[in-house]
Amino acid sequence: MSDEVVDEVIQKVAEAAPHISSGLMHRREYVGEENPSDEKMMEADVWANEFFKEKITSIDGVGEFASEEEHEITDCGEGLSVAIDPLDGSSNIPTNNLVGTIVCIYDERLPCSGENLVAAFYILYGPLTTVTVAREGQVNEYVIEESPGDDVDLYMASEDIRIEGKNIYGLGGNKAWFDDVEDLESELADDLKLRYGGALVGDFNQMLHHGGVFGYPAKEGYENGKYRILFEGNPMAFIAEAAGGASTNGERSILEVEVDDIHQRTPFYAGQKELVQRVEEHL
Ligand code: FBP
Repeated sequence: MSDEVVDEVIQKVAEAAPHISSGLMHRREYVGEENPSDEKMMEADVWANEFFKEKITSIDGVGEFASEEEHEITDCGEGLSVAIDPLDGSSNIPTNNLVGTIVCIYDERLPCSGENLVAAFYILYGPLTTVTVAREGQVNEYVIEESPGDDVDLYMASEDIRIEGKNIYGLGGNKAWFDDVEDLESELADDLKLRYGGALVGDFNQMLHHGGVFGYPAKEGYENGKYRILFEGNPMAFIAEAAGGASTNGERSILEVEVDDIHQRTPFYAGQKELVQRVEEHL
């Protein structure tokens, strides 16, 4: 039963991706409201959230829906719990840079730790629109193509992706880092090329394919990190670990962190195992 529900959530979100991608251009203004994390919301954030919510809550076997853009969990009966970041990196839209959609599926009522995840995936709206899916210990990437008559096809682009190389690094939020992160950054900069585009999905996808480490450290003003663990930290940690890499909040795997508030934040690092170990040694 739950496998079919996971299939349907992935299919429904992937089918919506071309519509979301083509709808961004008319929705680049801020709406004057803030989300539960006190971030300004863009028209696109509100629109995408409503669009995905309607699709996901109508699936039989989805029992809960939670969104980075909503204060409360929506109860929709018995079944799996779906958490979504409808438009990750939306602040990149006005500058036409990468954005994404992050979705993860828990086999437990929310909030709960990442150990209850059964699947996680993200859509990347880039030169291509792709969906990267982690489930049953494997990570595959598919290109989403809209064919005449609005049917959507998924083509396997990369099968069983593994994080092996040590080639690139990216660390977000640099203006107010703590000293130990400064040291870590300068050490990484000695060996690895810098890649940072300002959207978690885009930066993580580079790390996944090139090999390396990506993170958003705790910093002044974000003493508990910037990323929301339920919507951003857990799904990306789940994908990194399914691809043979590792994740950490500085002390332990992000997936082991207890979550008792749906908008709880976490320092976040994920990537090649030894590089993540090096992060923990530094922090
Ligand atoms: P949302 O857009 O989903 O709120 O995500 C936060 C985010 O945009 C990440 O995608 C990105 O990694 C980070 O914030 C960028 O932060 P900063 O502007 O400090 O570099």
